[in-house]
Amino acid sequence: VTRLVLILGDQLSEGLTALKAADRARDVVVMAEVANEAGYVPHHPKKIAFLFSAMRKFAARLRAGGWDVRYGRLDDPDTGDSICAELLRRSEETGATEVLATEPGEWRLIEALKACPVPVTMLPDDRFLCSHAEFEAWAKGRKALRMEYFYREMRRKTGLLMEGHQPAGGQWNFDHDNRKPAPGAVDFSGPMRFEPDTVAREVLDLVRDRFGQNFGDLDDFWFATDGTQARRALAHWVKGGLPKFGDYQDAMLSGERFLWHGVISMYLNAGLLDPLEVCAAVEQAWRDGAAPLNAAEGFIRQVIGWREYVRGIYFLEGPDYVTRNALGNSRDLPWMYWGGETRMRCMQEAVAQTRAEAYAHHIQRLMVTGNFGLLAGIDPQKVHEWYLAVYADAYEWVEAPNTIGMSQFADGGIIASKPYVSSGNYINKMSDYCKGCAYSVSRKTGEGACPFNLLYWHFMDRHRDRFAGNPRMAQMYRTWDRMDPDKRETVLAEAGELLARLDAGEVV
Ligand code: FAD
Ligand code: DLZ
Ligand code: SF4
Repeated sequence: VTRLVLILGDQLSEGLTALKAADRARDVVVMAEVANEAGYVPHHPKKIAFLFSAMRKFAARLRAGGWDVRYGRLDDPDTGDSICAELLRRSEETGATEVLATEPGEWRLIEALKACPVPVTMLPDDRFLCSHAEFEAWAKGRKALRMEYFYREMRRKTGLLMEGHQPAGGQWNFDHDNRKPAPGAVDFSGPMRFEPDTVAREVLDLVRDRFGQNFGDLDDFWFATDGTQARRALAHWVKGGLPKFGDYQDAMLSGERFLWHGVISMYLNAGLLDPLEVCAAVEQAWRDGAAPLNAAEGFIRQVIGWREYVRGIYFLEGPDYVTRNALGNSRDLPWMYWGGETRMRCMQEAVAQTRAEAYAHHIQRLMVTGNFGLLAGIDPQKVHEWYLAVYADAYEWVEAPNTIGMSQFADGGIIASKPYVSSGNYINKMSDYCKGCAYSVSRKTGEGACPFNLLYWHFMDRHRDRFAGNPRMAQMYRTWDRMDPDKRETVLAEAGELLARLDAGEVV
């Protein structure tokens, strides 16, 4: 009997477990652009255009390989509204009574598949290095789940950058070399750009029509939309971007959207690139002498360390993880996140490039938009929905632990051993934003004082009970306590006024 083989928008890998378990001669592949998935958050139009284009091209490739693929387009009125509705329709159409699927990367969808009237068998997603069972075994009995130790396990497991039992270069981690502020000019042309082909052009028309009102520009769409293109983009970056990736990983420069970053997370997460293939290419560049060890190690740590680790946490912690709010934050997301006016140059830059490209690099996400959200006490759920919507690489398994956990400390410190907060000083050190800002980064109080400076101390003060005992924050509390009491009072009063202006919807 025929079975349905479900392939979701981020499962565009030919080695997918559901495909491997299926029989090309009798089973039917189901793929669909459905309103529910395209609408659970207001996804950036470029994210939708990327996924739908890549889905359509993947379906064509499967057909060419002999699969019977039933593809539901969003503009076809017969297409179901949800993945389950589409499975029901296709089961009636084909007589199939069973579905093979690879486990989705969101609890929401896993639960929807479990509740679907057509029985769904969910197979593990083996496109990751670390299975759920392996992560649980690693986590069991540990007081703290620190990424660094997990990462070493993954190095041993994969043999990447290993020399026998020892890490290459005698050190596991070269992070201290990877914190240079950006130089004046960027000598890498940025990610490889692709002219939209016929498939992408048709999708762009659909997305403009249906999602043109969502936050985000659709013009100038340049993403790779199949595995071959994504592999070319990877090779282009390994040659031109990787050599300086490590040094300037944390740097930010006005008008420079990509610096030396890979800009491949959307390809990895949709399944167009395989993480081990990517890491092997990076390791090879180092072995060939084309990239330094701090660059190769820094990159490989992100992929086999952070990426696997956050996924492990998401599945270990369970469906309620995204609703956590350890600091009890409840402020609304300010309009500036959706492109509303702000006088803060760093926020303008991060949001403007997010709007243009559905991309911002890690430090912009963590130390600009994330930092501001945490300092201002914004509801982490709202912050989470924003990140899930606006980035082309965002799916809950990876976005939520980064936002709820790493960035907003809303999980109470499972991922981050201390909150990622900073005053304007850090942003000034790592970027050129402050030079062009209406605020003054050196002003702690008074007219033109940088909001990050005011809010930083307000944050420290209001969460004193929770953080004063944290040895990694003790120094900052000592600095605060040594400050003149009048000055402390002024800082808190001005920070309070700033928050009130934010609440009133005034431009900050
Ligand atoms: P590079 O800087 O070139 O890094 C290489 C690769 O490492 C990335 O492609 C990515 O696959 C992986 N990686 C790096 N850091 C992380 C990380 N912290 N977690 C998981 N993988 C990582 N990444 C996503 O893929 N999807 C998200 O939805 C997402 N949301 C984030 C939200 C917040 C608040 C923060 C602070 C970070 C988030 N990240 C997310 C992690 C990181 O910012 C992006 O992976 C990275 O910016 C992607 O750009 P790149 O490909 O140029 O990365
Ligand atoms: C993000 C997304 C969007 C925008 N649209 C679809 C879609 O129409 N069909 C589909 O199968 N998947 C889509 N996705 C991805 C899913 O919403 C979901 O985030 C992932 O499958 C979770 O791993
Ligand atoms: Fe951002 Fe403050 Fe610098 Fe302005 S002065 S760019 S608000 S850190």
